[in-house]
Amino acid sequence: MKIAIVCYPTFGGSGVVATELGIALSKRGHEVHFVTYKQPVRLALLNDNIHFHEVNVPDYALFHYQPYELALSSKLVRIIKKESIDILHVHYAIPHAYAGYMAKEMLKQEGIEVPMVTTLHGTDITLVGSHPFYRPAVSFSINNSDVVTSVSESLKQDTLRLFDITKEIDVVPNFIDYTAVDDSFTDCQRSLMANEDERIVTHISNFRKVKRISDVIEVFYRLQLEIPSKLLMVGEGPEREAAEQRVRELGIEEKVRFLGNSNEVDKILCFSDLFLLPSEAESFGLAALEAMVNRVPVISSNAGGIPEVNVDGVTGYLSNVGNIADMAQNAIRILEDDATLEQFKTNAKKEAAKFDIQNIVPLYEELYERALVKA
Ligand code: GMT
Repeated sequence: MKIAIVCYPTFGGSGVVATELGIALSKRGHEVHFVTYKQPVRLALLNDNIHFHEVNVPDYALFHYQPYELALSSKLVRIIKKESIDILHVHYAIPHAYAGYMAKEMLKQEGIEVPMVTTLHGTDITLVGSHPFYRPAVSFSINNSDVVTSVSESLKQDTLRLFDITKEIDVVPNFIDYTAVDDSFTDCQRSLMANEDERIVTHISNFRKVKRISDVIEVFYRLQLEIPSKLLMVGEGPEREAAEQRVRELGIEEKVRFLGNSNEVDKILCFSDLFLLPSEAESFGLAALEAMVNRVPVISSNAGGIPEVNVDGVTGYLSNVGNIADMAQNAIRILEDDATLEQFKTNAKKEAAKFDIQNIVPLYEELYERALVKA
């Protein structure tokens, strides 16, 4: 099939999932065309089966807000015609599903039918999309997609609760490339980050409010009072400065390293002993799954779809949002002896296998087939 994928090109989970999906589809013989405003961060190589089309929005002084949806839908019309695209797959409803719908309608005028699959990722529904300013347009574009998927059962239920949805929603969970993570990776440079007797705790996110970065710091503070450890903070975002300030106030600067954005999370996770994800909301928690496939147990909140990934008492522990004391206690429970830690690491890796890309990509292919039959 010839598939056009629309996504955000950034470090966020939806962009990562869309990019990894496109790469996997291309390896299975499909021709994939990414359409977005910048080459996606995880898209290193372009080849005969992977193409990238940049959406440009020329600056014009009259516009207070530059019309990205207009540029995207026009670009889609051009690409779909020029490349004879069979399927349009948009990731993140805002504004991609809306622009995709407009492109479909324009093409219809020329007698061209292209089915659209919309994948809902989380914040497009829970944080942003359900705002009254956007809700009618988001409802409309979901209901006018040919196939709609959500990355967890929890997100499906949120979507049905927050919008007037007349469309069936298929749950297709996020995935990881299980076999690509090599447990015997010999270049795992643990000694650069911590002493022999220290545990390494990691957090990776976009440092937005929803991630509750201050809880990460507070949990770690309690943990390091009991167990010698280091905290690695990976990512960039608006909460970073406040977090650094809090680290200084607590006097633990020597134990916390802020590493910024990284394209090599596997290299950091390979020497991590524990992952912290205390988010306020999380439709899935791809970062937790990436930790698990690298044998890293997860201490998280029980928000949204996280319990569909992190199994309480098996791959880590779940606590109510904001319950720092419980999270710290659970972290200590996992890290205090080697045998317990090893058991949780083994469990985390085993559970991650359920989300292997080999099991998930065929589900998308089936949905593409279904969308083509419907159109
Ligand atoms: O986590 C974020 O803030 C980024 C956001 C995104 O849209 O890229 O992530 C959402 O989509 C990911 C991929 O499906 C999910 O794993 C994240 O849980 C979800 N984030 C939230 O729901 C807050």
